[in-house]
Amino acid sequence: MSKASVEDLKLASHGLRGELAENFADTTTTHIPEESNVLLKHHGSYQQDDRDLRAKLSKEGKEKAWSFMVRSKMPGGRVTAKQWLLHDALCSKAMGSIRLTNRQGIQLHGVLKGNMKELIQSVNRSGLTTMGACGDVVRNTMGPAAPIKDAVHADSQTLTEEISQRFLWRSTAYSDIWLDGEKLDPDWIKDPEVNPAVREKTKAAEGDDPIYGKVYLPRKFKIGIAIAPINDADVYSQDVGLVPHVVNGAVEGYTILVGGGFGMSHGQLATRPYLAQPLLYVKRANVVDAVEAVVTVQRDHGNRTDRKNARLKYTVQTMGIEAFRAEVQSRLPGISTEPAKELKFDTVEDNLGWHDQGDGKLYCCVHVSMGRVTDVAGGPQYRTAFAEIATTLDLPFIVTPNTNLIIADVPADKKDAVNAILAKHGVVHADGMTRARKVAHACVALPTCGLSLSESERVLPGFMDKIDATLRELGLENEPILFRMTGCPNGCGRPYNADFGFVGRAPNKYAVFIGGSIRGNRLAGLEFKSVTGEEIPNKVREFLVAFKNERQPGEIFADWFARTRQLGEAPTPEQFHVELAERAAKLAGQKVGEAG
Ligand code: SRM
Ligand code: SF4
Repeated sequence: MSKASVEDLKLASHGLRGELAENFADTTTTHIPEESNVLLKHHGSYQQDDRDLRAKLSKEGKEKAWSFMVRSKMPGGRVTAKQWLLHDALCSKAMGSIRLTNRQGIQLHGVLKGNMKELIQSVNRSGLTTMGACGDVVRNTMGPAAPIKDAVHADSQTLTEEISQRFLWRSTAYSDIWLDGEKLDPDWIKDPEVNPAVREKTKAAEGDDPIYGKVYLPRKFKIGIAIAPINDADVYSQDVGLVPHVVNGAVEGYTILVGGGFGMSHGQLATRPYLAQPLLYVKRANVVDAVEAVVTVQRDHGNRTDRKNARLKYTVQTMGIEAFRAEVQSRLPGISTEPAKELKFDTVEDNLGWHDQGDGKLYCCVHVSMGRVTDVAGGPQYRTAFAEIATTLDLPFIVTPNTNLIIADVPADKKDAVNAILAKHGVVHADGMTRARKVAHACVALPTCGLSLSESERVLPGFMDKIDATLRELGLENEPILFRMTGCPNGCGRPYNADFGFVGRAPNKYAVFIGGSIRGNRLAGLEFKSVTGEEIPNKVREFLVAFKNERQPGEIFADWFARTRQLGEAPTPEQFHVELAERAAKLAGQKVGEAG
């Protein structure tokens, strides 16, 4: 589908309605037209087909094995026991597993067309929604996972919810199509207090939706909050990263970072990952309005002719951070902004295992390999264990940004019961794992992802077995080293700020990026253009051996790399801008130089 046509589809969709109601009412087909799939994303679902079966079915002249992935949103990853059990029941009617996502959401794969309406209805009846989980709008807002009961964590969680509410799209298409027009809860779209002067400056010129107007955003938009020094929400990878500034134990305001994002295409320098950079600092009362100002600058200045260059990161690069900041400030009348505060992060890791919440209760962060909640043949019975905990103990869960699951609010006298259920179902404590294994993550990729070029989720655990053996042999099993993998360069597994990022380019072929950081604040460089899966553990070994031999006392891998190595190939800003201009000129059908 051409890039411009997504814009046309949104414009002509009557508030993202299109023909979705008719498509899903039609019981004679197993799938929907591609134009409808574009709109469906805004409702929180993607049409997919089983890639394992694709070639066979095509050979037999049969249609693809169509189904839908449905993504539920939960700000800060918070899910009640009841909501968990609902997803558990729903996945039985789909692919039989729950996929925790690295934006703290839940995905169900393999949902058949005929089951979609009932499924989406029940997610909404449970108090969650799929609305805006995908599409050219603000997605699930990430926040600190640990349920620490202090004022700062409470405020960050409240902020994820305020942001989530502010940026829900407003058309009634969602409730008309999926909920028979019913609004399940009168507060379903609570309009958080908006500063009228700011809204006057930020509201869309056209359409009923005050923020999104008729054509929504040029591209997806992601927001995450982290409380320093724990960067679990990976704030530098977000379109907007937010970090609270704490004075006397209370949040005074938030530093706003802008323009992070990881999607790229192999070999195209006009597409590249960027880390978010400091924009400004605002007092707490003005944070959501300030984020609205950023979102609307992107709405009005983002690239709407080339979806590959349409994310906020490119808008910031193209405008320049100073001009971008001035534009944001011009949309905040009467609100004073200050320079961003200095930030210092230690790690993106989850704090696995048992911890005090600070209110007399405990939480347990359970490692879930690759976020796939299933009953693994001969391995951990994650699905059964979590369902039993939810059923018998009625405890809430939190999906972490590293796709682990926190069992929260555990009274001290229930700790043994939780441990017993986990042990009964073989869900092991992470204590025996290498520190690298605890945080390693792979994106979904095959067989469901339509964009994957290679395996990811299904192969990283095997690669990590070999890497673990090396780590143990070298005595590095407790070192914080971040391994991430994706099945294509879109970067869903956030590989580009990892110590090691393996990025699929063809079946069993990966580009290897090295030199990011466990703190999430540095981009890796392209070290090897293409290696086979079998070569990966050996390539990694070379670096681990050098690290062991050359490190200074206490030095972590990321700091050793920065001290002793040059980053591999990374496009310079000049290369980026030249290729960007070339792309734009090509799209406009002009020769470079004529573009002006
Ligand atoms: Fe992603 C597209 C899965 C986090 C960048 N992502 C996709 C799709 C929907 C494929 C598609 O468009 O057909 C994948 C569905 C696969 C499947 O079968 O489930 C998919 N992305 C995921 C998840 C499930 C990976 C995971 O391991 O958890 C994550 C869902 C998060 C959520 O709950 O919303 C997920 N995706 C990310 C992240 C990380 C993040 O957001 O923190 C990124 C990199 C950050 C960023 O956005 O820049 C990411 N996904 C992409 C891109 C590239 C965007 C770009 O700017 O170029 C695509 C493709 C696209 O948008 O064209 C994509
Ligand atoms: Fe699919 Fe690529 Fe995202 Fe992996 S990185 S889930 S292969 S789009």
